[in-house]
Amino acid sequence: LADNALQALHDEDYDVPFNTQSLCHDGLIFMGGRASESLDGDWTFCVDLLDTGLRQKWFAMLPEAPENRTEPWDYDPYMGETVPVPSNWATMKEKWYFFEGSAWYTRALDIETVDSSKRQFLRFGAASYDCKIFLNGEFLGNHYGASTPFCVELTGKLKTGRNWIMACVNNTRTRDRVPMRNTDWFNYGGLYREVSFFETPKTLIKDFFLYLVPDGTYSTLRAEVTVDGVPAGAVTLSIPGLGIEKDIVLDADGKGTLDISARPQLWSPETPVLYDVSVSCGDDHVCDRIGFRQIERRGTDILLNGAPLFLRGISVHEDDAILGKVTNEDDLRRRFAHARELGCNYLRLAHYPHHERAAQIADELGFLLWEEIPVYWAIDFANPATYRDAENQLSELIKRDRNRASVVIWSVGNENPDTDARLTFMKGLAETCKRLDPTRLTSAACLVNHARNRIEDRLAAHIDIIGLNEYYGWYEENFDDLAAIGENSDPDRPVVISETGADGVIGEKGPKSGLFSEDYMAEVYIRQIATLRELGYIKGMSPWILYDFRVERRQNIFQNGYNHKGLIAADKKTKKKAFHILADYYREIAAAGE
Ligand code: GCB
Repeated sequence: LADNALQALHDEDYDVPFNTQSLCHDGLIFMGGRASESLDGDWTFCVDLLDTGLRQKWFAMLPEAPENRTEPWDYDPYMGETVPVPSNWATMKEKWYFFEGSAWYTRALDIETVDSSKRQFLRFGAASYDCKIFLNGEFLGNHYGASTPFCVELTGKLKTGRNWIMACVNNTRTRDRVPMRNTDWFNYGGLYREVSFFETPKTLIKDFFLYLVPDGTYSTLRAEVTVDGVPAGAVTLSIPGLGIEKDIVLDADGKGTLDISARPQLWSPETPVLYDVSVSCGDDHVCDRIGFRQIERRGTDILLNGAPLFLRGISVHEDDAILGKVTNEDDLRRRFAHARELGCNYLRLAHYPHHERAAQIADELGFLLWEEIPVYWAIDFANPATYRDAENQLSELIKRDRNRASVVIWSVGNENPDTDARLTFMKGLAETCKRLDPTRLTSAACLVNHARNRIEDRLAAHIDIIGLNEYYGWYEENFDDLAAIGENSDPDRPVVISETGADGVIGEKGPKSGLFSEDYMAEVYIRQIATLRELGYIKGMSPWILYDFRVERRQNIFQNGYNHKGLIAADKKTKKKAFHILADYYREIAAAGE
């Protein structure tokens, strides 16, 4: 060991050199249709429980024929086992199912000639949770947060010919992060979304936000742009469908804002109209397809384009019996098709940012979305590092999706205990939402005071919509309490039932009656609907959940590692009775124009 200069024996020896700041905080998230080269496909792979790779600096071991090596390598990143990217290791091999720790991914990036007039970047769609990136043996930085994209700049570091990219991904749950150690979804690890390489001119459009100013006149579009580098002139914005071609003047920081008079056709689930938008700055060009609409709350109403709205929704996780957390176009489209069949106009994307295609498809098909960050249960609210992590994930999500008309709600948390530290934390997040985006409502799954049987949560005063997860008929056996809560509560703003439901196991493994039976689950839906429909301040619901999903913590003989509250089984085909009960209700209220 004494000869091995690369070996770090103590944890602090290998931890220190790695910058734990996010790489893309305030960075490049908006892609605007840029062309890119996919780096998906086979990467060499190795799990690394003891973080030997960081201690021995596997990333610094550049390819070398075994006979020329001066030391024995415990791992050779350039040969051996491969896995496809995107993937999560849990679903690749049985022996990796519960693996929690670091894993190494390596692949070559061949560059014919490095174009020094351009900038080069890698983009990772998501990596859970911590991801350290190396290029040709050099540490470039790391990103934390399992579900938002990040870019790493390679400019000045690439060579002509073969380059090596390594990613060390670690999915260890920790107390001080978001989420913390305890959740009710599976802890998938890996590079589970797409990875790509792209080039830009030296000066690039880093961020772009275009929206209908929410002043009730439906007559002004506001464009906000940020340019990185030295712009040669103004930024040009063009929206051919509205006859708009305008220059946006930039300030010394590369930021510009412009208000434009326009009367776009408004986006709604019934008329999901999108406009082609393009933005140029010197040689850089980006584009998007953007819808314009106004969402607001007035008293206990939610209004879309001035008309009262009832959110007929369903919650969804990103989970698949075969692919785990990896998602693809077919999977997303099937999800929306099932939501359509259910009569939904709305989905809650729980409990973390879903794949960015979800909101793009929702824009196109006409679904409203609730998007969320994993401020879940009792995270370490008093810890400033935890707050930074939550706020970073929230900012990245907002910057990724704020041009999506479908997204109408940012949710800042789920079922969190009503402490002072939590109030400060989540109030801060709600303020961040408004600062980064004046065009959406905020929410969180709030609390009921069980002693007084009423909706009572100090956070409610700081968000637009009170989300409520209630499980009367399941975790709370006394169903009458739900009606009592309804009567005892007098919220001054809309309430959306962000979760309700029951487990129903179908097929041979399920019981015929009682808890965990399909019939019992159906009964809970019947009673829930009968009670909730009487409460005027309830302006929507997203029962838990569209599909059964995998989770470590549920292991009784019926559950077998799954949460069975799905209206559809984990095969994403077999509908349970409760599906039809909810579909009938949604059809009825849609027909009544609610
Ligand atoms: C909840 C949580 C959700 C769980 C669900 C359940 O309240 O928000 O993440 O999966 O209950 O099934 O217990």
